[in-house]
Amino acid sequence: MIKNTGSKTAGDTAGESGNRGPLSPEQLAKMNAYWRAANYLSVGQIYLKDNPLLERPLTLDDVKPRLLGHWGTTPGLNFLYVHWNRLIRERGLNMLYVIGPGHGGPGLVANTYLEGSYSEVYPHIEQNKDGIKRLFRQFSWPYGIPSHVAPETPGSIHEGGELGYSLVHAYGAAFDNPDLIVACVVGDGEAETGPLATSWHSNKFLNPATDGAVLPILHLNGYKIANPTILARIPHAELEDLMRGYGYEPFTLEGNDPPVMHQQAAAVFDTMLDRIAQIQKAAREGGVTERPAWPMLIMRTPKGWTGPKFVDGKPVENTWRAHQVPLSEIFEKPEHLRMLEEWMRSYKPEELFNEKGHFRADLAEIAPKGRLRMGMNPHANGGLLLQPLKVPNFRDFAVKIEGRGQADVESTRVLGRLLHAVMQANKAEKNFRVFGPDETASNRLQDVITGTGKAWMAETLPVDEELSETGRVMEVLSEHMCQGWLEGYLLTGRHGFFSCYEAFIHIIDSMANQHAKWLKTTREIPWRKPIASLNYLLSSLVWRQDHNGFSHQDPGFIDHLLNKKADVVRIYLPPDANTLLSVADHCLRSRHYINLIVAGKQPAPQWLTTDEAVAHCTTGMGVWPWASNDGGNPEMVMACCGDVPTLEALAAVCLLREKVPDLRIRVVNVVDLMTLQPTSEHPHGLPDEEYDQIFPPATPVVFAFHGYPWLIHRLTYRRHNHDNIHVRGYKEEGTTTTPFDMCVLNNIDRFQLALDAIHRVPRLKSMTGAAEQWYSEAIQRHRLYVAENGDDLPEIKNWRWPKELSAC
Ligand SMILES: Cc1ncc(C[n+]2csc(CCOP(=O)(O)OP(=O)(O)O)c2C)c(N)n1
Ligand SMILES: [Mg+2]
Repeated sequence: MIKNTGSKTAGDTAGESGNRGPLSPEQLAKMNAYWRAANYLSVGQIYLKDNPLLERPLTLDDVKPRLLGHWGTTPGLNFLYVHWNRLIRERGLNMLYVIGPGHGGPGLVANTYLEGSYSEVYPHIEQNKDGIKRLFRQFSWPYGIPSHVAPETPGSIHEGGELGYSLVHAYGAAFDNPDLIVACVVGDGEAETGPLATSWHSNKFLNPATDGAVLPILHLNGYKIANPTILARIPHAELEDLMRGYGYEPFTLEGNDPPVMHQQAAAVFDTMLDRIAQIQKAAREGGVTERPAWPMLIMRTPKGWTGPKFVDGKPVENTWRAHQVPLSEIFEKPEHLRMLEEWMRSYKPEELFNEKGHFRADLAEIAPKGRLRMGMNPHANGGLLLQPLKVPNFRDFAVKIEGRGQADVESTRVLGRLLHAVMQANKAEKNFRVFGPDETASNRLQDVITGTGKAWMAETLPVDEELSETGRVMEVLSEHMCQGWLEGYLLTGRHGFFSCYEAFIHIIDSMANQHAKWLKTTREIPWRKPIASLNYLLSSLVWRQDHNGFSHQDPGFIDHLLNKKADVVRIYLPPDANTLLSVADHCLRSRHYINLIVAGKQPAPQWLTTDEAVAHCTTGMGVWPWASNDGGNPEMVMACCGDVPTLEALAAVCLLREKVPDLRIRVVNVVDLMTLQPTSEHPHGLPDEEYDQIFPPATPVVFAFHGYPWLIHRLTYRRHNHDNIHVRGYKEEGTTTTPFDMCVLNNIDRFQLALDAIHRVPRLKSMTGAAEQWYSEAIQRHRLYVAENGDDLPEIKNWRWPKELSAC
């Protein structure tokens, strides 16, 4: 058990105890002073709006009315930053920071300010007294800056607000960046999350020859918000064994006496950086191919180190009470104001800043310069480094349509060929990877693996196929890792593609939220350059889970993404392979979006030629004249969105043509879901006049939709014809059954759609009784056949769009 012994005061400089270690007394004194400066600026951000250098006694007028921020993690982060600075300078490292406990934002703001990068990016935060005052005031202030290591923070690729993703982001950044070292702080609370717990395994995918290094630091400050952490309360040996079990070589740094800790930190970091250099040398020059045991650090320091030790008689430093604002009743208790002043003065600001508020030159000099400063590392502003992806002409992979709907093709397999070509075209640049939770082949994208291989640094057996140390297809059974790696990869200026089963993408709902927030925020920060879009392919769709059933049926990710800002999200449901190619081509080239593509992997009819597909995808929705007989004046519109709904809608049209040959039907297909919204809601929204041309006012619409039906209402509720839209979609009726029975269970089948049409066209009123009868008979026949034979009726299964109408 770690005892709450308290630490030495922050003002300590190199004493006798600090004389042993790699740092000279002068170096140690400067580093400790630098750390004090960062701590001082961190506390100032949390508390002060005036009197930034404590030139006069602190009064309540100097204190912010709302005390917001987190102190507990911050001194540890500041300590690490000073040591990383030394390593960067001494070794000329290209280092990126990733801070898991992102609530330590004040520390990263303070450090990027001290090294000068903050003022370069935000010139109004000058390197003087006024600048410090503004720096303090803006923190957690309305229209100022957020409290976390947010997109606004120079050098950040990781906000750290939602805990769990630091390590996986760090690895994503390190892939294909052989010169980069990503220093990653993992909170000991954060380490309890599922995503973080699995992220340690990323070391089985990192190639020391071709990738960079990740330096994980487990920040064992013992506490979370209100509780101890698990890893702090297991025997140290057990924790080291855990890290060894994950394949790391653990190092430990423990204590609270600043001078001793500086020496020990310098020594342990030197050892770890030497280890990294040895590992990389052995792989790069010696051709060693075994998976190395990368070093990692367990840093056991008090939470709230150097802060108030006791407040109101209760211990604060080295307890959970240090997590946020240790002195929170400044306005109620004069004692707290006095303690705050004492705490801030303990850092001796008069020794750190001159009377003009300039950081002392001999301290500033120990920070790295130029682009070596972590706040200025271009990898943290990936758009600066982004090279356009080379996308070969997708028309070369198009399916030749010899008669619409006459032959079946697996659309995603066709996409796999394009992705393979993309992979090959960008081989030299090494800036494209494909990610999937063990489903790349299952989603029929396996061609992308050929000639590339799947990344794998763990053991291989003769039975294995396509595993490779240099593989660029990333497969691990963790949606969190796929998502996190891809985000880290994109944020550092590369391109990628993530394919996943539709139902299980929900596992990363929350990560997608966070990435969408990052994209929204960075869009408004001028110095942040656009990055490549995050592209999802969802396959193994709700409608075709014949063997898996209900657990595998959920189209709700579409609804989830739709809540995001319109300028961030794009959603496509291509009905066939050629539209899928056209959509994928667009998505791979796009910037700063989350693109969602929903496309089936099962053999399915193909409808559009390449030229038609391009035109269709360009407008995003449109009339299919070859399937319509409305003569420009429809009595009803049969609309569809998604591959299976498109098939059912077209089959319904055929049924209607038999039953009511003179019914003027218009077929409309929607590939870009956002076109349904008005232009005021989404940039892809079709102007009302164009929308009205497609869906004429007062004309009934039967809409077959891939996902939950209410979503279409949500998108179209402001459109003129909204009252006339009747939507069929997935309504949570799933099981292990035949493909067509899934449609029947959810009332999106061709018979239902045809009946819906008859119900809605006024002049067919007299037919409704007979039509209902016909519908019941058809469904009954289907049910009996399926129950008896375990398969769909031959006329359903083998249905084709009529040959005579199939000419292209
Ligand atoms: C996924 C998630 N769950 C809960 C929280 C709320 N939260 C914010 S900080 C924190 C404790 C973090 O503890 P730790 O990782 O040890 O960080 P530190 O002690 O360095 O502050 C919690 C639970 C969160 N931010 N993210
Ligand atoms: Mg902690």
